[in-house]
Amino acid sequence: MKTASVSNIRINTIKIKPFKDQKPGTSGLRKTVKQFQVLDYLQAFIQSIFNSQAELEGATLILGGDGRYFNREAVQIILRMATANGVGKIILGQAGILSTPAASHLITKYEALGGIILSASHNAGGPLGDFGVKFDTANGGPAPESLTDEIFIISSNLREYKIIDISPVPMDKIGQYKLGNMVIEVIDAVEDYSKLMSEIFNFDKISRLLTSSDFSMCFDAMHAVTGPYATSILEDQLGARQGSVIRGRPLPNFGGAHPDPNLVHAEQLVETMYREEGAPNFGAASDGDGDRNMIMGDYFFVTPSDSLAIMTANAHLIPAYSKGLKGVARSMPTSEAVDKVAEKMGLNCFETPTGWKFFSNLLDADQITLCGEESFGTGSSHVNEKDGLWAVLFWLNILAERQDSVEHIVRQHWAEYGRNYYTRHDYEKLPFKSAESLFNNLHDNINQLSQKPFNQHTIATADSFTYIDPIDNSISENQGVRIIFDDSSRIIFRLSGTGTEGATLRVYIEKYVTDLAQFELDTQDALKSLIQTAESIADIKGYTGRTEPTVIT
Ligand code: VG1
Ligand code: CO
Repeated sequence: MKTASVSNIRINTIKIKPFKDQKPGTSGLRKTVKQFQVLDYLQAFIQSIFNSQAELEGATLILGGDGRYFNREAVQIILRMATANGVGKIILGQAGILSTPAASHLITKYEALGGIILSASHNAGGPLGDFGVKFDTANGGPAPESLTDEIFIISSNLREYKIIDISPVPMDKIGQYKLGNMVIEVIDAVEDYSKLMSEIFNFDKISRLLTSSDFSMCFDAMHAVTGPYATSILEDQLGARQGSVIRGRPLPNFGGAHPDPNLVHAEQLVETMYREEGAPNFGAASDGDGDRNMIMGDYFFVTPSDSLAIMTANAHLIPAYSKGLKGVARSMPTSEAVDKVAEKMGLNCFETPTGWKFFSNLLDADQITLCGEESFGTGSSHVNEKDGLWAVLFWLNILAERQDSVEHIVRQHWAEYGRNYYTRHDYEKLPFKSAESLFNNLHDNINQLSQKPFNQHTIATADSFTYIDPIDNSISENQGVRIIFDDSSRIIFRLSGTGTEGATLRVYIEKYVTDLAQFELDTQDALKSLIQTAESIADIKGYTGRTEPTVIT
């Protein structure tokens, strides 16, 4: 160990053996808490981020996380390393808390070099759960693949990191502190974000809706980061009844559940919204780090793909988007519902690989205003990340303007544009070998698949999705196997890049119908023969032994 000092604080240089497994996935480096607690593991990744930034010296960084187990310890380590590495200033969410969209907003607002967000998003937390580190760049967007690749290479060769040995560092009280030459500014985590929301939406109208006697809502914060944001904005500022926000207190283990806003994990919300009588008019939930959203009506679920399409069709009702949209984008596996709206509105519609980082260039180049993913993520040019609470406010603003129910708005939308039945089947915790063989087989057979009939479906095209970024021409290959049928139905296979245990196979299935008589089917029934086709094309049972998915959304 070498030491040096700055303002009488000793900087230690700690020698380590390089870690070879710090490859960021779809959204940052995600590992078990236990892995992150391995001696020097977190430190090595943080040092690798620092080493990738040529302008680090004297720069400002934003720091915060979703409050999960190990968040506080990680903040302490990062503050001590940032000082040792010559960072000029850290703007830190109080108690180390910041939602992903709030952090993204702070990066651009305070012209920071970037931000470190501590979260494993929708993955379970607690000592036996997961932890994660994401790095956002100066545009407030997730590090692009070129940078995450570079960070990975640095980490694979990293032999030392720098840290000071003072601790604990202040993080709970709002104010400015000096640590060596670095300033730590602890700020209210909600304030800037809620101001941004009030500039985008019509808060007066939403407030009138939320305080009217015949309207009620339920927001499930899932004991994750949006609790304080939702309580402050929805209840305190907009006047939603007290108790409208449930599970609002962030807990390090999210109350033992997955902070994943879907019909399986947001159980309490789903029960509330499917009550036979007296269900709220509007229901919503967000995930661990506050960038996802689920939207529900009284006895009604809005698929994320439909939600993006409906938001696009109704964007003119929202003050910030009333002057029109530049274009829209969706990830490849997201249903084509938004394409239909874009077509009618004369907007460009881009198809990107899974992961928010692929929207960044389009947002920066002003090519799109709205974008979204089937995985409960929607966002806009207001920040370079997906944004859960923003989507909730978007829907509330639509409801306030249209004075209509969620269900009726969706049904009217289908009547006008047709309905894209959509489901995703996840097969979790598969042995890597089985998943790999299944994909090898799919790739080998792609060319022979075309023109073959499967259960009355004829395949029009089958390929492995390659994305060429229209802005910087960078190429991303192997972004999922795509099978498109002659009636435009689609089946997509890809492997998750956010799991920490085994491999997760995701199968996305979509069918477009325009015949009104077919709008009332149960989604799984409507897609039954395509689901069987998917299982047989990939021989899921043969390769994995599984006869059923683990999670259906
Ligand atoms: C999943 C979703 C993807 C999303 C990503 C990060 O990735 O499918 O759409 O962008 O999670 O979301 P994967 O590789 O597991 O399919 V978050 O809210 O977990 O940061
Ligand atoms: Co998330």
